[in-house]
Amino acid sequence: MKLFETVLMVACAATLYGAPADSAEAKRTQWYRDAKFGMFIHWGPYSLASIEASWPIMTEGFNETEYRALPQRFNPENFDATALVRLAKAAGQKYMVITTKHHDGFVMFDSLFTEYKITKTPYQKDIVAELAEAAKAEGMPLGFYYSPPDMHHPGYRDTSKPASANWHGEPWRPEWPLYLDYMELQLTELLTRYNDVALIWFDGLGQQGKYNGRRFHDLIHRLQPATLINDRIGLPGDFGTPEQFAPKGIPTKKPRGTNDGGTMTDWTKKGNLPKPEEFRLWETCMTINETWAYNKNDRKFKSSRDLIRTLVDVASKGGNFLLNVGPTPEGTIQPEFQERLMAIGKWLKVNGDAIYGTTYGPLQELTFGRSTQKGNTVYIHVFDWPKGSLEINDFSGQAAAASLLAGHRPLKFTQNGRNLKIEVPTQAPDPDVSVVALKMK
Ligand code: FHN
Repeated sequence: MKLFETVLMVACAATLYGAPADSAEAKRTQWYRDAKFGMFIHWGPYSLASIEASWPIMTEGFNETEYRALPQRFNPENFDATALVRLAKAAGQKYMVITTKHHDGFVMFDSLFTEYKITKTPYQKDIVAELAEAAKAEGMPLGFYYSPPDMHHPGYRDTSKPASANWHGEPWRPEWPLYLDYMELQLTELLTRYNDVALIWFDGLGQQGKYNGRRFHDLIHRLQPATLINDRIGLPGDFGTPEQFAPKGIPTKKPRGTNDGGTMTDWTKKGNLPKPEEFRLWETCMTINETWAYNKNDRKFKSSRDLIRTLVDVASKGGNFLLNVGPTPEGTIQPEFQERLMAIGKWLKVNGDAIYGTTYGPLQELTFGRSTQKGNTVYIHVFDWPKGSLEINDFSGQAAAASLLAGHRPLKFTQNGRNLKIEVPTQAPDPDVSVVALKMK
């Protein structure tokens, strides 16, 4: 191929898939790519009623007057911010994201621009400030969830109507610009008062173009250039956010000009992996039961095994896993959540090398498990432990050494072309996921 054609082809590839992962982008997102596992926190006065955040007044017919009265009873006296950060650490979570304002418009920080806020409840203290202080002291990156939809602000919608009538917002009203100004004022408070903000997690729901996302991306980059932004205010941002599921393939950047509302596509081409510059950074957020907020009636808890395997599945495609807790009205984390978080933390204490700092693995078609990669080590995460030997039939590259990650016990193996056979002990080292580390030549 002539030099000119090669140059043209490379240039086209870059155009097609967006800018290559240049050093600035790579530097900004490195901590996030390495972190892999975070804690999402959905908390507000709605926890008093064991109902979902905001939606009960938006679509479920919950009495809005009753909902708006909840803050008068909100007093989480047992809230211990340091204990919450340490619980996340014990779970192996490397960053946290808290709802500073959900769609209902109630703010969990002492904003100057509304009275519908945590410091006007019996609790009186600024919960975001308490968590920011504890996170800083514990070296835990803290991000802020902020909802562009706001059922309480008269600029967002005609609040003389029930929220169920106009919860999408009314950008055609002359008051709309006042609401965007309100957003700017509150985001400025969040980005100038509470230390380093690891990321802003917008949650724009539908028709996100109405928020003029570019205005808020520029604001965030001006106030804290290192703060990452997700993809839910009408722009791709730094990472995509599949919710309650893991993508089938490895997410890649949408070709330029694709405008179907999505910010990534699945790489399901058999036999080869996306190039780093094609990869789209992403994060699955998920509940432990089925409600984002605290709900004493929601007993549908995922098992620790399912949660560990979801973490592995997500990491095997290069993603982060943001696992949610909904604190109780008293400010504590219910025992069923703590039990699962501690089980994940225990697994990560032994197998964390196969998750943290890894990227998508070279073996995407395994039937018995998943793979991740870090440098020249491929980690094979085995869900279904075999009798005798682990056989991989489509292994490219040359294995130099194999070992159990738990205890670093060397394993015998033979490789014949692309067929790899690893002798494994009868007993799996871990009942949920056992990891074999393969050093590559
Ligand atoms: O409506 C919200 C929902 O309450 C929750 O906050 C999730 C978490 O990502 N986001 C929206 C639903 O997509």
